[in-house]
Amino acid sequence: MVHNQDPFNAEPPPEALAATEITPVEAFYCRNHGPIPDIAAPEWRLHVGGTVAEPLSLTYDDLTGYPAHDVVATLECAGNRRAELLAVQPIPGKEPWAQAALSTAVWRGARLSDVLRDAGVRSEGEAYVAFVGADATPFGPFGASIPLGKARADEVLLVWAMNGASLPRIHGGPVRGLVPGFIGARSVKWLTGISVQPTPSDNHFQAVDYRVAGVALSTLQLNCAILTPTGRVDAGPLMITGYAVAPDTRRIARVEVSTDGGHSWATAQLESQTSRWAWRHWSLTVTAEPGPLTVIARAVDDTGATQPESAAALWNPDGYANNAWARVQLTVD
Ligand SMILES: Nc1nc2c(c(=O)[nH]1)N[C@H]1C(S)=C(S)[C@@H](COP(=O)(O)O)O[C@H]1N2
Ligand SMILES: [Mo]
Repeated sequence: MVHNQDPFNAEPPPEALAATEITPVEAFYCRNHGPIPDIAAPEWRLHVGGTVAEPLSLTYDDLTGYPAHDVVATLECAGNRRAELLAVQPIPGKEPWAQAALSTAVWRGARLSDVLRDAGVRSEGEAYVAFVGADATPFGPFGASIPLGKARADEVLLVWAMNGASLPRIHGGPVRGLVPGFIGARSVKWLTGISVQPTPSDNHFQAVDYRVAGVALSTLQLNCAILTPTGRVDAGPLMITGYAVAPDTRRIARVEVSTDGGHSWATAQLESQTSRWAWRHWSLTVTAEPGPLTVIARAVDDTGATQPESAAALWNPDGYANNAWARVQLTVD
């Protein structure tokens, strides 16, 4: 489903996300704020500066010479499920993402912490690592920042390969950042600059955009969606499938499904998880009676927190962070 050709913004059909734990590159959602840069790997440079003892300028060969680590991680846009918010009240000029502005890949790259160690990070106390990309958006280059503590975590990578092949240009090739557990906007594509600094990035996409009530979004929301089925189904046993995602430091404990408007809930079966940073696919078989059928789902995390009931209470002018109960209307023949 292409929301925008230029810049290119598209999400896969829900069945494509339901089919596999690792999303094929052809189906992986694409979220861009400007034209796609074309940087040949030999020309690419990464500058690492700020409050470091040893500023670095790394070539592609330098970076890929670091120990390689694979992380299976789900990337989710903060605008995922905006369509349900703009049904409450219009949100002009923003992509009407349904529930597939997220995907999961095997990412290979160097640990950001290894590069920061070689740069001799000096900062103590409150510090941030800011990223900048090579794309020219209407607001200048895309950038973001994360706390130094997260930047030093094992799962945060400087990625050069996706699902076993070179990182495609559209997903940030030759090199992108990967910050599992945080909103997709912090995983900066076409990465060319890293700066260690005492304050968050002043880049538009950190300082102005990707905020709710003035607060910068950082970790993901506890969320879930129903992926299959959609539309018309046959009466009898009906398998319902979907995904659930947990914020940075939390895990999915269970997913609950209701077919009676939220009066009673059944616990879905969670698929085994390939990685601590990946979504949980889930499924539940119910008995469908002829007529209209509304299915509702909600996830519970390992702190006992669950999702809010309605999107109306979550509406915000930029349409971010919708994690209301998932709902799908079916017609049973
Ligand atoms: N340089 C740059 N990095 C970026 C973006 C961008 O427009 N430019 N979009 C961000 C957003 S909002 C998301 S959700 C993810 C999307 O990554 P993908 O297109 O590989 O799915 O990249 C992030 N990194
Ligand atoms: Mo995003």
